[in-house]
Amino acid sequence: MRNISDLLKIDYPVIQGGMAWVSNANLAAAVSMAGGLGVIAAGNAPAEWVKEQIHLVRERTDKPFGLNVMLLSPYVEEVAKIVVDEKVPVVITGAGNPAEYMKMWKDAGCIVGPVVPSRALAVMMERMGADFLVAEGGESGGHIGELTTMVLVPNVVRAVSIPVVAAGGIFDADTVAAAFCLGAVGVQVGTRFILAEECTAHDEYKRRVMKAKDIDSKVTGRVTGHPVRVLRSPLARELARVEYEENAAERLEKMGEGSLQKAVLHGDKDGGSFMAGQCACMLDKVQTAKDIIHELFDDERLKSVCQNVCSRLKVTL
Ligand code: TUI
Repeated sequence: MRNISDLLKIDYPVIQGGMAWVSNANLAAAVSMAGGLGVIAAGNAPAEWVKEQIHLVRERTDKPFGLNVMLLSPYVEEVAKIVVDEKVPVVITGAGNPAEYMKMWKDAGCIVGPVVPSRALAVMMERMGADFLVAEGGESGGHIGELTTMVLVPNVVRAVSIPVVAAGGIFDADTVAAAFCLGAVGVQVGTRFILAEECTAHDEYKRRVMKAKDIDSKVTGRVTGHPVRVLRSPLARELARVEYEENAAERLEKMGEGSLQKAVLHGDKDGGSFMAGQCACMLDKVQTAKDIIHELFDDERLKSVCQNVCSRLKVTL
């Protein structure tokens, strides 16, 4: 399986998660400059905003970067075209099947890495010409699939021969090592980058991520077919209450509209949806993107993790 750092032309095999409103040019440029793959999240934003963010990243760095195309966006058609017009180096897709755009992006010379929540979609994406896959387990924040990282990653790794990047629950050197044990050749890290100094998310959002306990992580909206992992909040409680009432799907969609933006841009405690992965409960400090990446790939830590595992398993290398 090909090395993901060579494929993406990055120094460390880490992709920054495409978190709607959080992953803007500021964060993406910082991560790319630190040697990872910085990613702009298109989310539900209009195409003009996306174009502007691409230009901002290019003003700050010549390093490669990615664009996360959220396939449920009302602007997805225009955003998909911007990928081509702007010759975005790496496209990552989320929240759906990108089949109809694959040829257009490949013809434009982009490296394409769909997020897959299942083996079936992984196999289909490989056949359609995907360059790599992001196998994202349900520990992740935001919109999630059914499977955990522990089951999804090895299942996808066994099914395809293109590189597989693991996502969901990865936040330090130990979890990076675990992802590699499962057969991944790289990691996607989202929640920990919310706590990057260069991340412009509201302080209240960062504070909530740092304060979160394990049981503060909830999944809402299962009945809509688009379950979303968020931190406990008044809105999350209200969404959970409505979930099994009449017309729940419609009502939930309406209640959730704009709530992520409210949380990220305004730190709205009551109306905001604070999306974050389960690992928020293990995060407690704000650091530069560079320091985060260095901790994830700390040589000494990785060596000691591997040595400990071998010694506990009574394996001599
Ligand atoms: O997309 C994400 N995470 C997101 S998107 C988002 S914005 C949003 N807000 C409310 C409702 C929905 C979205 C917030 N967080 N992660 C990648 C991801 N992709 N997770 C799950 C999937 C996925 C699901 C189904 C990918 C493909 C898929 O295919 C279904 C099919 O049609 O085969």
